[in-house]
Amino acid sequence: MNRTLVILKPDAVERGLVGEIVGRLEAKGLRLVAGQLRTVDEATAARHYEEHQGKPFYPELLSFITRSPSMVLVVEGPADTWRIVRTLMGPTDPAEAPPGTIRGDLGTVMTENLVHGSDSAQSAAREIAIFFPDLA
Ligand code: 3AN
Repeated sequence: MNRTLVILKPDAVERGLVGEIVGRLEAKGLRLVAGQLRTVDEATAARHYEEHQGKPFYPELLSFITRSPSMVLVVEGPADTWRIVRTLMGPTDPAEAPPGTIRGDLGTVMTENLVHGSDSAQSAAREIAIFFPDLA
C-alpha cells in the first residue's frame, strides 16, 4: 500500500465541502489513514510550500493556507496513490479543470483551488513527515 498527503484547504472547509471531497476520495477506493482539522501555522506552511518561496504569488498563498482551518489527510491506496489523487483533483487552475474533477466541479479561481495533493512519491513522503511525523 502507498500513501499520500491531501489538504482540504481553508476554502473547502469554509464552504462546507469536506464531506463532498472526502466522499470522492473514498468512493474512488482510497482509505483514510489520518485526518486532522487544524489551522496551519506560518512555519509549517513555509516548510510545505518551500518550492514556491520567492514566487510572486507566495505571500498570498501563505496567507490563504493559514487563514482558517484546513482538513489535513493521509490517504492510502495502491501504487502511486499520489497520482490517483491528482487525477481526481484536476489541474491547478480550476478554470481549466475539466468537469468531473474536484477543482473542475467545485472551484473557479487558482488562488482558492480547494485541495492540495502531493505531486510525487518523494513529495508525499516529505509532506506526510511535515504534518504527521508519527506516520513517517
Ligand atoms: P498544485 O496545488 O496543483 O500542486 P502547485 O503546487 O504548483 O499546484 O501550487 C501550489 C498552490 O500555489 C496552488 N494550489 C495555487 O493555489 C498556488 N499557485 C500556483 N501557481 C500559481 C499562480 N501562477 N498564481 C497564483 N497562485 C498559484
